[in-house]
Amino acid sequence: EADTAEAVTGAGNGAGATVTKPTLGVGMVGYAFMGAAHSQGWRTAGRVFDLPSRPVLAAICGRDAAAVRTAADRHGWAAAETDWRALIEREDVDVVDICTPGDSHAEIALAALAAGKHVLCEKPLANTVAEAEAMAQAAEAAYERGQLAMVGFNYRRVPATALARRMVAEGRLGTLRHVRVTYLQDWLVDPEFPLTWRLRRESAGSGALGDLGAHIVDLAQYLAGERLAGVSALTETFVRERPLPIGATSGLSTVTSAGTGQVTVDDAALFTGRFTSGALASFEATRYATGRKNALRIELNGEHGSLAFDLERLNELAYHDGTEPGAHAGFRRILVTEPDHPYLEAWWPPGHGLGYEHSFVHQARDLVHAIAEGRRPQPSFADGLQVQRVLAAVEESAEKNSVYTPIAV
Ligand code: SOE
Repeated sequence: EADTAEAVTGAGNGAGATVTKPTLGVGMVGYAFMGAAHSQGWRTAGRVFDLPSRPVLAAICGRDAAAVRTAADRHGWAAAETDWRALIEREDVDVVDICTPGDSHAEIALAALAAGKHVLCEKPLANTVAEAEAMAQAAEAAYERGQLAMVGFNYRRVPATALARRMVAEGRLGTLRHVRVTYLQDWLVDPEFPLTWRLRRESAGSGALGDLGAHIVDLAQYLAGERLAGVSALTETFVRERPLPIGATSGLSTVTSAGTGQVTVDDAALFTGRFTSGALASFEATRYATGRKNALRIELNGEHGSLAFDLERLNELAYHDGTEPGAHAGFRRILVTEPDHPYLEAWWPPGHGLGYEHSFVHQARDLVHAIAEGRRPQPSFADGLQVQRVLAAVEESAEKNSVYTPIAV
């Protein structure tokens, strides 16, 4: 690492050449589920991959001093802060990683960019299109100054989805006709599950739509290599009142107290969409699919072939080559564990699979490379804004009884 660290890279940004630093200090805001996943990503990326700069877990931030200290010790952060403004001002922080609920994404990201930091922000980028617009605009201006901003759609970084993208880009499917995606969870089936921040519009922006729908919109567009032009949607809130939680909540579990409150987001969102090329897409995002825990499935059908991926079998990609003679044709399983598959050059021997957490390692790796090379990271805040516009069109269509709603550009 030390020898590559001295390299001066030809930069793609308006700031000219970027001097690659031997280390990259990370400051993370939030320490619950996503905080733990991102910590693992930052901790592991520099140990597994040869990176131009080695990520250093400089400081983690949360409001509860004792809890954030415990999180710092558990996940390997050098320091703990209780004020995110202090975190972004730290000299040992080069990248601010935002793992908080959506209602604070815009404020923290805008302040971090203004303070000269690179930013990684969890999805969905923001709670509203207006916030996402401000963030994308600030990210563009910051890029001219040599700073990068990326949104955390981590499922692009599963080796099998990255391979699927490569195969679509190689033209193996030919003209795309269909993209079919579902993202199914079941943690709200119990009507006694408490009213956590994910069930309130003011903190989460939307429900299954922003939490799960954002992932599948991004993944569908990324794999297809094109954008949605419009959508027709249905949304539903099945349980409108839930018990209130006691104090802070973490992850997907909590303790309840007496009293109830209103659920102000969707529980499920179903929509169809049309890609700019004319290909058709269908999407389903729900927290009520009893027995489905984290079931993200996507299938693409083109004139020459099809691909199918299931997050619950994430080391596999199903491929049907429609140009083969009918007698031998059919879906076959590609075991995505070969060294020439995306991200796998540095991991285990063939057949020794990866899991959910590795997508966060790859996310950290890709951002470190983008920073060293001074090129826009993918997905950028502009990509996050475009997904936000799709989510807004879904909500607008659902309010108008599924009327076809074009996506704003
Ligand atoms: C909860 O539904 C959740 O943790 C999402 O917020 C994540 O984005 C998804 O990756 C897994 O499920």
